[in-house]
Amino acid sequence: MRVPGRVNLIGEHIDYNGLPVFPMALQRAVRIVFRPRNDRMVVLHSSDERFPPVEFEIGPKIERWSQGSWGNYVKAPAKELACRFEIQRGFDGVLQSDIPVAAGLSSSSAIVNAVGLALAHVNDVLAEPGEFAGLMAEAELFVGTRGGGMDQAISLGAKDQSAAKISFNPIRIQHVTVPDDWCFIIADSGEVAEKSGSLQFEYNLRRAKCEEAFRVISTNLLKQGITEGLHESYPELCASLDTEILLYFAEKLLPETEHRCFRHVVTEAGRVEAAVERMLAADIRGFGDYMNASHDSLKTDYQVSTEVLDELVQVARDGGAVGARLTGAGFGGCVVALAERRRTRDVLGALRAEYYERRGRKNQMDEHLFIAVPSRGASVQVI
Ligand code: NG1
Repeated sequence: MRVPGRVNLIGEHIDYNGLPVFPMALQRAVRIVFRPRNDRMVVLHSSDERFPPVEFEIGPKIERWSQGSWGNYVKAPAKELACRFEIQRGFDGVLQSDIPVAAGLSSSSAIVNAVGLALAHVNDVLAEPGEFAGLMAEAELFVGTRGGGMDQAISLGAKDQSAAKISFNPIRIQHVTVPDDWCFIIADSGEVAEKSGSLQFEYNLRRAKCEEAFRVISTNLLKQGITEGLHESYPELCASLDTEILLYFAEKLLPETEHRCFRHVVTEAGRVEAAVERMLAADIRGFGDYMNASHDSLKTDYQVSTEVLDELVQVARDGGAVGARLTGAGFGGCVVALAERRRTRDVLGALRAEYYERRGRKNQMDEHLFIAVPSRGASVQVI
């Protein structure tokens, strides 16, 4: 079985607010070779010795291991599926992955999806792909990070050579072919963004701020008679009023942090819509401009960038990328840059010289700097 990681092209920190995002699946993936068992044990070995073997019995009452333990990503789908389906059989398996860990490329959701698919396979569980992605997103909450559903959906539902606009509640996927002469480059800063560990608080805090901002804005709009009913979600709110009007009220009504978070969310939602249009129109410069604006908003308003990510973004832009931004949750991890295919060498060269060589990280370059190939979603192969 092969389950890919993903790079988010635009639409950061808005999936958990129910707003559409625009990622694509990568050629880098988690692979599990597995054999069904006749009991309810899962025994999973990783080929990476940083991750010790995991062994537990499946059931609806599975307890979490300590924070940061990778085994929680294995337990998460097992618990979710056991709560909803008749799960009688576990599996013995070996996992191998070439997705950088804690780098914003969704290695965690690839594990969750892979284990979920293996269990679904050995127990003959059938679910629609969208429904299954939703289940896996619910499952991953077990780990303690209150993430959205982007990663699970793209990793399961992606199409070759395409990015995908993903909408939520319910999950819908619009595939968009990436133009041949566009090249997305990924550069891993090497700064670990351990979201299941110490950064979990920061991530969850931002989500809470967004929820609070939404509550204040929607109740006030109703009170002032600007809207007729109470909005139930960000998508509804964004669809009913112009961004300028929303921002005008946000400035008047929200404390500083909530205001910044709200401003990021509603402007990023607009950038996703506009950027998807730009890709459909094969307008690479237009798309790049939105990527740049997204990074600025993540840096200034959402405050999830770091000095190192800002530096990588700048090096990529100076090297000839039409746009560059941090990708994933931020706090470290990767940036994604967009270049015309004929400029790819220049951008890669600039990143090599100005970032990796300067920092004496020449030996990490192959692993940390690569071209993202838009790839298909998960597949299970029976041997
Ligand atoms: P990464 O960066 O892969 O950990 C996380 C969330 C996404 C999304 C992004 C920010 C999980 C599993 N993933 O992704 O849902 O919110 O941050 O856009 O929590």
